Amino acid sequence: MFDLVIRNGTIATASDVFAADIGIRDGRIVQIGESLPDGARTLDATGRYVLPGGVDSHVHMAQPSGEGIRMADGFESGTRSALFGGNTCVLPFCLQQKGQSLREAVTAYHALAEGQCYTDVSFHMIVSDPTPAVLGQELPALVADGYTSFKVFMTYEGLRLNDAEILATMDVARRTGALVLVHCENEDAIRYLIGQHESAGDVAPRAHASTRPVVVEREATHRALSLAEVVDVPVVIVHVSNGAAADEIRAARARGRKVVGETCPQYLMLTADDLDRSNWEGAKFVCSPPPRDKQEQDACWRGIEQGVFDLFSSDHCPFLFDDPSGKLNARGRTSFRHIPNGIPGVETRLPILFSEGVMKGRIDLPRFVALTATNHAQLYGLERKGRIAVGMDADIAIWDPAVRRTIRHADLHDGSDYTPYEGLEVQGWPVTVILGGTVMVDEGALVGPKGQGRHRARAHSPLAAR
Ligand code: DUC
Ligand code: ZN
Ligand code: ZN
Ligand code: ZN
Repeated sequence: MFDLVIRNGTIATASDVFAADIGIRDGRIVQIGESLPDGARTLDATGRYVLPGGVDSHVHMAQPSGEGIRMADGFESGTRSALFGGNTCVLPFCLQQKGQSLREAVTAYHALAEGQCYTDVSFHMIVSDPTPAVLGQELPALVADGYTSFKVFMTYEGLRLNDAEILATMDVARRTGALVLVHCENEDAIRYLIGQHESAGDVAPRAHASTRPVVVEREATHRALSLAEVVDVPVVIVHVSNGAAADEIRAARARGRKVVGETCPQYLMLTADDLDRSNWEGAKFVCSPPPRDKQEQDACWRGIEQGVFDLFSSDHCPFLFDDPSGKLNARGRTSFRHIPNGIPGVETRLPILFSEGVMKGRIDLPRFVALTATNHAQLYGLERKGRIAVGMDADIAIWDPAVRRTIRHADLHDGSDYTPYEGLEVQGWPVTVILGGTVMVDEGALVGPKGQGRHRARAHSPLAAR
């Protein structure tokens, strides 16, 4: 009757924790109850948590990153790493390069992902060149095809949009019922600060954090929220690193705005002091926004606890450290401004929040599930994912809460050559991971085939639907 049964586990959803068996057939959850009969295969989950597979709605894989710089993960290693970290679906960004049509960009990413994935994937677009054709025809057509969210940047030469362009792009979201994500940092302020630091000869990795202080993120967050209010669209503020930006989200919500905040492991676990490590090792921690300090870490925890942040994503954006294509590229050794921005983290996202959040009593298990799976699936229109319920895709991670591990890059499965969390001790790890009813990781061993993961078109976000 069942292809697979998971027996005797403790199941958690975003609202509930209960003991039951799960019956799976044809890739879906078809029954949840007590004492189900055996399936073709039956897994015993005694003493374990049975959670929805993680949905990481903010990752970068195979993204072009400028001259001579190469992202360390394509879809094969990136989704393999995601899978081992308890994820069954990731949402990578599909970057439109200047002059490129959106359709060309999408086609290129699909070609790279096809047959390579160990988890399901679904692309967000990055709009970097909002020409009349892009805004008038291309973007609406892609939204209709299930690419129902897109990101805009307020920083980075070549990527940033000015306020007029952001307004025009948000207006497409309003007209099509798509969801806009914004990277909030004030590029002109950053450039001013970079100029000051470089002329003072202050070019080591630490200056990356000093030239992207909280104020440049706070100002841009305020502006993004204001622009969204002008257009009257909901907005996702991604990778929030500090309390002042979180306060902007609180204030916008108090005005009745629909705003979703996202934060990431790096803003809970790292600080700007990590960028000070000797021998340019600080480059390993260069990401944007940068890690801050203990006080801002606490503010991010409060945001998680109070629901200012409903998304906890990795912002996995991996580069090699010791390699001319990565953090230690020739120009990167001359100034922090040439160190590629981004750090790996897709495999460690869930264990870190589980250990630091659930095990240390900061959040409960339902909140963990909401922050790492359910909210992502719901917000971004993945209607059969992120929940353990009858009719849902059988995307499931079985966690052993007793496992104690020291995070070591040697044990991870991504294409980078380091983890920013080397040496961190965690308790709890996803030991078995099931994608659409197929056991992919079985007690820590990869048993499922590459290519099992597929691209998923998405429905409109319920937050943005007209
Ligand atoms: N923004 C991201 O979302 N990821 C990596 C780098 C960046 O600036
Ligand atoms: Zn960003
Ligand atoms: Zn400085
Ligand atoms: Zn990102």
